[in-house]
Amino acid sequence: SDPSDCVSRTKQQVLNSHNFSVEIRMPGVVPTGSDTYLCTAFPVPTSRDAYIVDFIPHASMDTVHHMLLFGCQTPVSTSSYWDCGSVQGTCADEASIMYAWARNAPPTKLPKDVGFKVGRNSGMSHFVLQIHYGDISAFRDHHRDCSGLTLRMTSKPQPFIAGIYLLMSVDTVILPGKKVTNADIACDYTSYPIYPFAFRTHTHHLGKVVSGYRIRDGKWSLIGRQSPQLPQAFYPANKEVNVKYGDTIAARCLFTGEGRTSKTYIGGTSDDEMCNFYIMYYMDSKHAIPYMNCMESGSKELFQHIPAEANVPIAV
Ligand code: IYT
Ligand code: CU
Ligand code: CU
Repeated sequence: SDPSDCVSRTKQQVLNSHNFSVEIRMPGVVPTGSDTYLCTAFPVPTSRDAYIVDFIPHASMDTVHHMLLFGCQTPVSTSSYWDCGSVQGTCADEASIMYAWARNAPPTKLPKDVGFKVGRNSGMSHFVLQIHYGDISAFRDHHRDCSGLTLRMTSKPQPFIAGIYLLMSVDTVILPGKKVTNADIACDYTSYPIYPFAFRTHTHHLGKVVSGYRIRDGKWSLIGRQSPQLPQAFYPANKEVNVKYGDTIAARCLFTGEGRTSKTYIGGTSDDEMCNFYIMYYMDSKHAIPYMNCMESGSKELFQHIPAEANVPIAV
């Protein structure tokens, strides 16, 4: 990327009385091996409420495999950057994902009038940027990397607040050699209406397809379905499907144990597995809830009615 990118790491630019932008970038790093995960933290401009209305990625295509932005209260480190692979991690408390960029995937755009609320009353004092450096052969010349993103922000209250609903499995065990294992997750939804507009799937190597649904009056409607082996960005969700009080939200990850010689559990290393379905939604700002999650496994009876597509691997 442009070497001038590295000049100012934290630049806040004021555009007018309401609008400003914040730069979140790596402090000129040189990853020392392929598949290195580096993190860097930034204080959120907290003096007043503010809304992120757009994300502009700056990533060197030849080295950055993916980039995630989290919001949380306590980053695990106070260094200018740190190794945040499976050992240390991103945040000491609960982190929430706000943005994902992945090579060869289109970046997510927030709909008009929608913003992520941060600052004063949001209980989120830091941004943590995580970058996965894949192939590092482009660092043979020892240049420094300042990949990251620009947040376009405004202090103008937005009519709709963006949020994340995370469905995750906590107890899946994949038996070695077994062709198919399903991880099922489902929760009743008992809050104000949400309008999903993007979704992201996450597993490690054994995941074949991850599908998310709304169940209303017994009818299953697809929110999104993707192979977790494709770039793990946020993809557009089925816009017709909103979720309201009384609905059920459900997801299934289809795994294979083929090629493994021992049991695979949920865990943090690449030999472990995860089953995640993230829904990015917007919600009327009057009663906005920015983060929700579901870790229940749902009933066998319920999942008897899951559409057949959830059992069909996506070829990559
Ligand atoms: C055990 C598991 O499934 N971990 C996931 C989901 C997760 C995300 C966040 C759990 C917690 C969080 O605060 I944010 I507690 C997991 O670690 N997923 C990874 C990233 O760390 C976000 C992923 O790429 O989706
Ligand atoms: Cu990656
Ligand atoms: Cu994972």
